Amino acid sequence: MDILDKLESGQRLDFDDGVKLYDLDLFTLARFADKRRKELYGKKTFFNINRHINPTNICKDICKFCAFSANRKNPNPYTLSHDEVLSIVEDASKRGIKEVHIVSAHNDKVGLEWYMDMFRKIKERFPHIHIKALTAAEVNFLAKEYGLSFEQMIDMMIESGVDSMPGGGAEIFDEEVRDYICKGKVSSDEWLQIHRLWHHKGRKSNATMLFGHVENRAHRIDHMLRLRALQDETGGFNCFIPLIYQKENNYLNVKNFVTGQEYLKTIAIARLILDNIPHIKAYWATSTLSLALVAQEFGADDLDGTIEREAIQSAAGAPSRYGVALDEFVALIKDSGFVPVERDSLYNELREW
Ligand code: V47
Repeated sequence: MDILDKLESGQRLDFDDGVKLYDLDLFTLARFADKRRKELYGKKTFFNINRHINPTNICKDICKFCAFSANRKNPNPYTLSHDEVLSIVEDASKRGIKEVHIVSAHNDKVGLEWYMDMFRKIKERFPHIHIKALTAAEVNFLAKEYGLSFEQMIDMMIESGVDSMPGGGAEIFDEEVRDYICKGKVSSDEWLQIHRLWHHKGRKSNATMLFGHVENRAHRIDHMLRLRALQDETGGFNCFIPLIYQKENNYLNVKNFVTGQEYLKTIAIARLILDNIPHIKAYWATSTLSLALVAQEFGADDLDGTIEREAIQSAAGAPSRYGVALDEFVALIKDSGFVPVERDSLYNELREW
């Protein structure tokens, strides 16, 4: 069947269809992706008021794309104390944050309890704040470092107050590309298994895809299809987040950014292929705010949040170090013709701004 007929009839798309979608022109893709988005959410665009915290950049792993971890190109190792983390949360809570997003490097010096105690203390002092913390890459690192099974790690996270898992560490699932860009880190199967176990506990998580480096379009489709298969099984993913690779201060040596057109195609294709993941997030920290606003017309229904501080992508050149002011964010969404809807971390609607 012709790909356009398949899109018209709403049939599930397979790998070959996914690759063919990239050959369609941008506006044909937009027409189908926007239709899907509108059926689900109309003109609503979701965001949350959140604070990103990256408590340590000391890392045992070496990913070629990473500019955040302390290394030869970024020789500024740091580890925040729990008091520093708590005072960040306290300060941010005065501005009404509903979520802390906590992602660190793989620090083998501080001990497992440093991580878990941090979550316990935040939950104890700020029980109303949702803790989204520990990527599957961090879970894998901590499990192996301390001789625990993934399930033991997950039980410990839940006991310590972690509410949901961020989508980081997925990168690109294709094993050959993965070996080249982040050898030794969590494998694709391990990443998926950790999320599977997390979902089996009744918890939600996100899924990212780092693209625009050495992968090709087929690798991206393969990545999305592995996520779709797990989602068929568990239903535990809230959203999919394509992250545009940022090229400064790292060891990957990729000279050019993915184009705006390729980003918008990828957002639209994600909306069409991932028929079972409810939300597609245009993560403005890597796309810029302007392109994230345009992505709303191409199937994206979520713009992450105000972020406040961000160290991972900004270390590699992204303009996200200081987040975005809430009033500016809301005005930009409105001016682009969409309805800003503040959500909690589990996508319950809190307020239409
Ligand atoms: O997996 C590292 C990425 C991720 C670069 O769940 C880079 O809502 C671009 O987990 N260029 C971690 N990206 C961030 C993460 C995340 C981010 C936003 C939203 C959510 C969510 C989760 O940061 C890593 C990696 O793919 N990253 N270096 C870089 N040079």
